[in-house]
Amino acid sequence: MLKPATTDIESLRVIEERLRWLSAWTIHHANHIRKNADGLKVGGHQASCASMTAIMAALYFHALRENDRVAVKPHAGPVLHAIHYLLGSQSLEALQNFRGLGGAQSYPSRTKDRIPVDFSTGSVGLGVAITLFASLIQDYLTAHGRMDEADRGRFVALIGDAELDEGNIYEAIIEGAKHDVRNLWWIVDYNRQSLDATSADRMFERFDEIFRSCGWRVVELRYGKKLQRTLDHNAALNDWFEQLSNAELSALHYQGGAAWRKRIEADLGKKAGSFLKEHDDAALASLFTDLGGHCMETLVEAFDAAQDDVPTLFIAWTIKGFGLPFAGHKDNHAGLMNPTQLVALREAMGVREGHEWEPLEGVGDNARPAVEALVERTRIAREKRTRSFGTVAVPHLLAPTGEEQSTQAAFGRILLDLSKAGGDLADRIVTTSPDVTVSTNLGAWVNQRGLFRRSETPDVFAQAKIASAQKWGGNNSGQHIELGIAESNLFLMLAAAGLSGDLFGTRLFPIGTLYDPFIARGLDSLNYACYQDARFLLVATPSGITLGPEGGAHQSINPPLIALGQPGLRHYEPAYADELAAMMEEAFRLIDDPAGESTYLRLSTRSIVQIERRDDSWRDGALRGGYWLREPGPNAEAAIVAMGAVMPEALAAWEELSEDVPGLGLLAVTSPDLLHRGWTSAQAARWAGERKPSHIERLLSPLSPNAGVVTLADAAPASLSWLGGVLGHRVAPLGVEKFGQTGSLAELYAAYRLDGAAITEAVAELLLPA
Ligand SMILES: Cc1ncc(C[n+]2csc(CCOP(=O)(O)OP(=O)(O)O)c2C)c(N)n1
Ligand SMILES: [Mg+2]
Repeated sequence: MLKPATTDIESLRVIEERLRWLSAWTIHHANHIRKNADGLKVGGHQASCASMTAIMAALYFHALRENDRVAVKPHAGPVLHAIHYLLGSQSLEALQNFRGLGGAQSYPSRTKDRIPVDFSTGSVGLGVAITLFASLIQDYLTAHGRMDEADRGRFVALIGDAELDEGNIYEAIIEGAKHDVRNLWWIVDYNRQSLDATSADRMFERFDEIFRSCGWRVVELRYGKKLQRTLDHNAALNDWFEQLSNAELSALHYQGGAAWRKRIEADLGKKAGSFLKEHDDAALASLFTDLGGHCMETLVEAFDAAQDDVPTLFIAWTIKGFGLPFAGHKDNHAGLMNPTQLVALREAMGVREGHEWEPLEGVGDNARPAVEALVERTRIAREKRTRSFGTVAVPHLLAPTGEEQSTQAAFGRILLDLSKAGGDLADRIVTTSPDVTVSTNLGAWVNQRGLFRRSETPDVFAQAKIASAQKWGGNNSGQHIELGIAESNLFLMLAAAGLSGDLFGTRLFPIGTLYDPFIARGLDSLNYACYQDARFLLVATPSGITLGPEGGAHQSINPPLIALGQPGLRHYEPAYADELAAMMEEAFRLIDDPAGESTYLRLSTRSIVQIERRDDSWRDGALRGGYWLREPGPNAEAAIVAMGAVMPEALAAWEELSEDVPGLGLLAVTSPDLLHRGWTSAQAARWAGERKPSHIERLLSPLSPNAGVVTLADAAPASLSWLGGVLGHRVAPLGVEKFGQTGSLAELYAAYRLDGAAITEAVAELLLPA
């Protein structure tokens, strides 16, 4: 363990003040000084920033080491920008353009900010939990010999106290306990205020218990040195102070010294006589604001004392809006200082008018050399790390043979074949699943590659010679990370593993599996993973009402629509095993491509007769979103458009109708998502002078302008109905619009109108003269 550097506390205090000023000023400038053309609120959180400036000064300028990574609570983004401004890695222009186009982002963003942001934050709770999964990935990489022990870092989350209400945090620490997670510091800015109000009293005791029971060390930083000394010597005052509720404390902090005096006189009377005599109002206010999270000595001491790898929760007591005129006010969350208040703060901080942006403005000549030296030796990366891409060769993946196959079974088979063939890609794949490893067909892969465990865990059933298809021993070379049933954790794990190239310089190929309907359970975490440009393959199976007797509450209806609106995630829905093999190959390639993205495969347990191919001409179309399974005749009057597991119904209907409907085509859609994107981007390109039809425009162009199109999907019909808008064709959309139920496929397809009869009726109606 590295010894913590000795740091001049006085210089840290100076830096804290600089951060408090610069963050407040950046927000003020954006709201009150920069031209606001549309009159919209710009916003920013001066109080949430001031609450954390001491913690962040102590962390960034004292405690952090080179390999440490930090998730900063979203509303303290301006403090992070101020830190990098002091370090020279943030520009004046970006600060002046805070919350403007191309300027410093409202909330720290890995992909959009120019400063190094280790983890984006914004949706509270997620930035906290991802640090835990990143730490697990670090353990995975070191166990696999892909990272030197010496390069290990600590993962730090700076957390708002109300953020601790997010359930995903507890799902994460439960999972972390199972995996013996290490090297975490979670630092709570315990200002006892949320957005709407002051928070529930004494919650830190509850948090304390919950975290301890998950194996964490909890360190409470309640009082600063000065306040602690005073309370230690004055039992009556101590008891009185400890009894104050969160709301009372906040109100007193807001009201200031005279209010403290009045309240103490009322509550303690003579017992506090000499204490009150020794302290004027200003001294009272300053004394009671000396909480742990604002006391530099306390913070430095606490960080220095936590140098082992035990996961540690610091609960640092703070005041929201510390040092600002609305400190402690319950409505201060989005509060902004008015220009008069700002001038008062500027003057109090010794900042000259016109010199507001100078990094060390207001720092006296005596303090300056030490502060400059501290900034200079601060050991955090000043530059954005380059992303590592394009190092892994993706082999050609072959489809499993078999006349009848389901895409889910084929997925398991392709992975197994890849595992047996071995190679760099196979060795870099890490799979994970929230307790549905077997039922999503990852079992064979896990048999081959093993469970990841830092310490050897025997397969007790195998040792006892109890017959089982799953032989799952765990050791530190295993490649499957088991998760409990918490889908949010799955997506945060995929996010962390999918950022391994960025965080650790080593690319992994994460594959996560779950049932399609339960995507919704972790949706915000999935969105969060995509927002950070993490790269992974998500395999969702089974899906739709096609799971038949297993259906009911396990059916999925809207995930294709979710995918249609989700940036950074490509939806593929194959009907056949060879399409799936091509898609998996493409998904792996996209993981390691700077311009790539993540992929979502929607698979099915339905075994269907595979299609005979004459050549490979379908492949390119399938990867671009669709291809004609049965070519339409010139000026065809109708087409069937189908996706995924219901392809046999579409093919049968085509066989039945093609004699009566000359030129009838059958379009196999493999990705409504890609088709839609292609359509809109071709439109946008036309405005930039590039006239190139999109894939879907080209596909539909042989049809007569008056043709009717029947679309068919085991999903919300809106997944495909929009196709009519591309060239103006009439559409009859078939799909699932009501919650499904259990039943045989024939029963369900008839009940939900996904069968041949429904297709025939829809085609007939479209062809009837208007
Ligand atoms: C998931 C989510 N829900 C709601 C919000 C809106 N929101 C932003 S901050 C906040 C309160 C945060 O309070 P706390 O975590 O205590 O932070 P601080 O007091 O330090 O500002 C809320 C509700 C959000 N950003 N994310
Ligand atoms: Mg708070």
